[in-house]
Amino acid sequence: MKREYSFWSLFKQGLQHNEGWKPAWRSPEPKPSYDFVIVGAGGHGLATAYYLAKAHGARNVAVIEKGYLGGGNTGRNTTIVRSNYLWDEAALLYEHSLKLWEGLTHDLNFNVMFSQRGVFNLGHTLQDMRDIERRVNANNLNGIDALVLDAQEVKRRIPLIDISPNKRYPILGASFQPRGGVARHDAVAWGFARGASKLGVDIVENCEVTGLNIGDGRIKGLETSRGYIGAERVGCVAAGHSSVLARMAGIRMPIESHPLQAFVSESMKPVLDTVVMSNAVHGYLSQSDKGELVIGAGIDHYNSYTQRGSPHVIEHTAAAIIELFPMFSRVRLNRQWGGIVDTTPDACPIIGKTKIKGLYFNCGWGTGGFKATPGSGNVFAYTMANDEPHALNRAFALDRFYTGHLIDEHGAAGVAH
Ligand code: FAD
Ligand code: PYC
Repeated sequence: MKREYSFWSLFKQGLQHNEGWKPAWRSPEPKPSYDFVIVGAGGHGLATAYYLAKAHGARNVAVIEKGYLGGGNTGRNTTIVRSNYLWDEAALLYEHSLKLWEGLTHDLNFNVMFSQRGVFNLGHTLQDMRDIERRVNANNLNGIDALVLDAQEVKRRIPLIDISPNKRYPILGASFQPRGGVARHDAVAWGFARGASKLGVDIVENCEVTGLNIGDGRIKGLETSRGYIGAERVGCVAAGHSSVLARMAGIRMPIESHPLQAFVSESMKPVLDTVVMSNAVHGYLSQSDKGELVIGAGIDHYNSYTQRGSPHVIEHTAAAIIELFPMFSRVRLNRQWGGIVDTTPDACPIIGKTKIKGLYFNCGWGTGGFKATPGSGNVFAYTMANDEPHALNRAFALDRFYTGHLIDEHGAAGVAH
């Protein structure tokens, strides 16, 4: 792997008060037209552009972002990565992504800090444990690593957790995916941006798409806050704003946009070396490399496009975490934020073509798309380059809401919604 900076150049940089850094990606003015335009510079949009250029040789590609790169859900999520979904279609898509995560730092030559520290999904009732057994068996049949653990084994692996039986939701056991873990969210966006930019992709920030120009049943270009941009093919990867973009094309997306909140604590010495999720008490947490507890909630149940949420959800989540880890009741919280997640009726994404030629959507990842970032970009780039679905996203077309071939992953989603 070629190093970007030697030890001495880093040292010299320090002596120059860090004023000599080169930007990691170019910031060009938009061209009058492109072969491919991706709307949304979150992880999924940037990964799509990267794989379009790298795997399909596309050289006239732009990513258009209304704010700053990575400022949507990509930079706001709790970074949990796993592939332990129930149904074959979803499990194979998320496992494709997990395999890409395993080589991503090397592929991008950018440290995305992927840490395979394992993910626990706790079971609190007999029904939870039956569901866990079923999902672990299904995962194993698909070659995905997953184990069922009883409460004693959970306690042995997570010493601070409270497994006493006299609780509102006693812990009866868990599923455990050893290859699951966390990654650094910003680094994923920056790494894909740098990789794409080097391959000639124009990344245009502070440029909002305000309209889609459609004629004769095909996409022709986009109206933006920085002028008109012509385009042969357009991929919308706008998460919580996907239905807004779809409406510009006269398409009604089966998506609801909800706030999803997270917060971090003060920094502490290492106390938790894995990831713990509980759907029943509504909380999930890990400890960052800075020592903060990174904690996430269930969705706020009203619809919204504001990147915030209600205090009672945070209060509920803090109570849930303290129920699992009574010792954390003395930890102070530092910061809280929200993102806007795009939930679908079956808790699965929508990836593919639309009735408008040259217009594609990749959305509906809801509360769980960070883990899919490389895989999603990879299969969506294939779909856009070939104008036909990749085998792994064929089942996730929009028409499943007409045919009824839904893929219900509410159980594996891990976040109540
Ligand atoms: P985004 O990163 O949101 O990017 C979409 C971009 O489109 C945005 O930058 C936006 O500004 C831009 N855009 C929108 N409209 C326009 C327009 N008109 N013109 C131009 N640009 C536009 N997933 C996991 O797998 N694990 C987790 O632990 C996890 N935790 C989460 C915790 C929270 C609090 C939240 C909010 C989400 C969490 N998720 C998690 C979900 C995950 O973050 C998302 O599914 C994923 O990041 C979506 O990525 P994206 O690139 O599609 O969207
Ligand atoms: O999908 O694993 C997940 C997840 C964890 C936290 C939010 N989403």
